[in-house]
This record gives sequence, structure tokens and C-alpha cells, in this order.
Amino acid sequence: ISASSAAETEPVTPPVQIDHTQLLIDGNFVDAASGKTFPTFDPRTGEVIANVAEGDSEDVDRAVFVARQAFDEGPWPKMTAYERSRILFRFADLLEKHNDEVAAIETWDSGKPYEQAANHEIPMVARVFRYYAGWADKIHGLTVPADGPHHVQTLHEPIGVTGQIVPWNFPLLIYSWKVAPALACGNTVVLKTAEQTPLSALIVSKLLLEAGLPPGVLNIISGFGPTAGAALCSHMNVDKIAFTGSTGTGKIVLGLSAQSNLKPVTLELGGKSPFIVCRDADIDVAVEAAHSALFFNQGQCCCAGSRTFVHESIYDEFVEKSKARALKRVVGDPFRSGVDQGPQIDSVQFEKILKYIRSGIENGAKLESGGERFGSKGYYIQPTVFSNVQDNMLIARDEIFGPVQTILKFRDIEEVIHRANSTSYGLAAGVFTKSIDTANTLMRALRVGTVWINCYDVFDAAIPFGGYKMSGQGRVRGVYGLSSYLQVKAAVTPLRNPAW
Ligand code: TXE
Repeated sequence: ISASSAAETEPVTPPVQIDHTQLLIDGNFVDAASGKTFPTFDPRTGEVIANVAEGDSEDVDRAVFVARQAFDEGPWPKMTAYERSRILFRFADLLEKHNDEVAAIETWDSGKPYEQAANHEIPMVARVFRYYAGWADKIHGLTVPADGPHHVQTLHEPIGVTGQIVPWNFPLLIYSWKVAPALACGNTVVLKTAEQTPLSALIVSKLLLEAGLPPGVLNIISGFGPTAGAALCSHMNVDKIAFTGSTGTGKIVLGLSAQSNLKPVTLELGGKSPFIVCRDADIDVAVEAAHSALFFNQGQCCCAGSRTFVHESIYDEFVEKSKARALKRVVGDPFRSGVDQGPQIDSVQFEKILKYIRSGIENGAKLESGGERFGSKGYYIQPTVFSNVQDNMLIARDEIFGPVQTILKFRDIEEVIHRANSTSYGLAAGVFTKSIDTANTLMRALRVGTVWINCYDVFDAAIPFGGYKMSGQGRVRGVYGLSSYLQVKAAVTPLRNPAW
């Protein structure tokens, strides 16, 4: 299909129906206490997909109450770790059976290409659950060689009721990074989905119940941030919050914890990640990697390589090739095969991105390709490339969260290190060079949570992910992802009774 025809033709009818739109509390689908609902929209058209129960503080109270009971009275943390692990493994098998149905719901609600969801994201969700299922019965403490005649040991215990808040760009993948380690460690969960994408978590959580998860252990609240989200963050009976979203909201979440019960908070926030192409890089490989580092998932990635720094000796060639690559990107209905880029999530993001594009033009960056909406319906935006971008321009400073590549020029390594680090973010970076010395120098100098060298966006259940600076606190995934869901208890006993 040609790019333009794809967006102009009638939207493909999604090969799935929506069965679940209520809140999931204590193992049952229930209406919101207020009886209110809100619409979730199809980003391809702006039309309503379904009306979903709108959870608020009363529903959060109900969910936290049952999650507390399931934690304090069992059965979840009291089950053997092996039983918990088996339920999580069983769920991963079930999810694989329902892969295409779940992927279709994810695509319909979020606009991401179905092939991306069905072939990569949903399988990765199963992988993440298997990874943490494997950890469930391998979590143990230490014996500690303290001074004095004491036997000292540590117990790694679940924290309790964990509140989780997820965004709309990877609704289920981010769900898996939070729910899987929390459950593996024996915690119970109240999770609030993003208001733009409430649907997929409901069917997937139902599969977890089918796999044997006891009622009350995982509760799903659909609803808005300032109401349901804030109620969860302020709740006195929630023991921990894990949040992924914008840096601004992350600050609010931290504040709500401070004003309530000082529950520990982990944050995975925004970024403005540098992608550095050195003079000795394989230019074609780097062009392709820089393109997908930015445009993947409609540019809606917290770790998007959104500042492409290119050495001056190869700058013009790199810009030409990046422009040609962007023009080849297939934009269209995400249900069609071969489509690389679907619509942006909603009208708010769509307008925000177009505003950034206008500011780039006004500030004197050179528009190489794109720059406008794509088609006349829905929230599609043309793959956009800017060259001659300067560090002080808004498009080089702010997280655009859309298909807008900004290409900057640099002269030497010290200079690019300084410029790459001159941001309040610190999530990720890409480095393209054939020199191991240059790679190691940059890898150590960049103040970011992940450095991809001669690659980008390599995700794996075992690789930790998280931000330096204002990109976040704590790590998700891997063994590091477990520690946010565990308390460490030190237990001390004398080796010899002093009365002897
Ligand atoms: O984010 P919010 P939005 C960035 C990206 C995007 C911008 C705004 O730049 O353009 O954020 O997106 C919940 N208390 N990222 O407005 O508000 C909200 O309901 C508790 C980067 O969608 O952070 C949703 O579930 N919760 C990011 C979640 O927070 C609150 C992914 C994220 O919404 C709340 C998404 C409150 N007061 C956006 N207010 C990434 N790191 O990948 C909102 N929420």
C-alpha cells in the first residue's frame, strides 16, 4: 500500500470485540461507585471505541481494601513462592494463546501498528512474566558477618499493597514491568491504567485470574490522573507507588506520597536522549538506527533518540539519507500489513506535536521532510526531519513525543559530551562509532541510565531500565527491578545467651 492511500481509505474493522469495560476489583468486573463512565477513542478516527467505568477515590478505596486483605490475610504472600511462580508461568502460556486478540485491542486503543503489537510487544509481555516467574522462588536474604557474637540475617519481604500508574504509549509492556515483579515478590496490586488506553489491561488481568491468581491480588482501576491516580498516590494504606509518565506528573506523585504516608516511589519519566554519530560510524547503519530510535511507536517513547548529534564531516550526507529514509516510512492504518507508523494517541498530543513543528520552523531549523498532519482524519502526522537544529531551540530541549527528528552538528567528542549532558533528563543514549576507545569514553561520560552502542532500543526482560536526573528514580526490569518490590528486614540474635 502507498502511504497516502492507507490513511485516506476507510479504517480497517478491528478483528476483535470489546468485552470488558468495568473496573476489576476483588476478582469481579464492577461499575464505578459513582456509576460514571468515560469514552476511550480510536486514534485512527477520533471516534468512541467504548465507554469505560470511571474510577475515582471511592473505587480506589474499595480496591485498596481488598488488596490489603489479600496481602495481610493471604493467600498471596502466604502461598509458597513456587505456587506463585507457577501461576505466573501459567498466565504467560494463556497470554500466548490470546496473543492476537490482545494485540488487536492494544492497536485499536493506542494506534500502534498491529504487527508491532502482535509480533513483539505482547510476546515480550509474556517473556517478562516468565522472567519474573522464574525469580519468585529465588528471592532470598543473606547472612551477615557483623562484629560481635550475633547471628545476623536479612529477610527479603514483599512491601505490601503496591499502587501502580501506567501511561498510554506501551500500555501492556509497562504493565508487565510493574505487575510481574510485584506479584513475583508476593505483593498485591492496585493499578491505574491511562485514560487514553484502559482496555488491554482488563482482558490481560482477567487471564491472570484464569491462571489462578486469587481475587483481590490484582485490581484494575480505569480513570483519570487527578482523581483516581491522585487518590492512589495519597492513600494511607498503599505501601508503594510505581509510576511511569511525564516528569511534571512524577513530581506531583512524589509530593502526594510526601503529604500522605511517605510511601516509597519509583518513577520512570521523560527524556531527551542523545543519539551520537561519530565520524567513523557506519553511516548507513547509523541512519537506519537513528531513524527507528526516533520514529518507533510514532515517536512516543520515553527513550526516543530525540537529539541526533552527527559529526560535521558526515553531517550533510547523514541529513540527506535521513530525509530519504523518513520519506520511505509507511504511515497508515495500523491494522494494515506493512505499516510502520499509525496515528498519535489523541488530539492533545497531536496538537502539541504540530505546535513543536511550527516552533522549529519559526526558530530557523531547516524542515527537510514532513511537517504536517497526514491525511485528513484521525491523528496521523507526517514523519518530520529537521536539520540545522541548535541546542537552544525548543525542539532540541523539550520532549516532543512525536515523529519529529532533530539533527544537530558537532565537532569533537568533548563538545558533544557536554552538549549531550546539558539537559535535565538522563534516560538513554545511543553511540555510533567503530572505535572502542571512543565508545568507552562516551559510555562512561554520558549521564544516562542506558547506553546503546552501535544499536538502539534493545529491550530485554533482564536488562535494567531507568533514568538519571529528572528521568526518574529506581530501575525496572532485571534483578534490579525486584528491589523496588522488596523490603529488607535485618534479624539479629545473640550467638550465646549472656546469662550462661
Ligand atoms: O502524561 P501524564 P500525559 C510524556 C510525554 C507526553 C507528556 C504528557 O512527553 O507528551 O508526558 O502525557 C496519570 N496523580 N510522557 O499527559 O499526565 C495519568 O492518568 C496521579 C512520557 O499522558 O504523566 C496516566 O495514567 N496520576 C511517558 C499517567 O499518569 C496522574 C509516557 C501518565 O500521564 C496524575 C507518557 C496525578 N495528578 C507521557 N495526573 C514515558 N515516560 O514513557 C496524571 N496521572
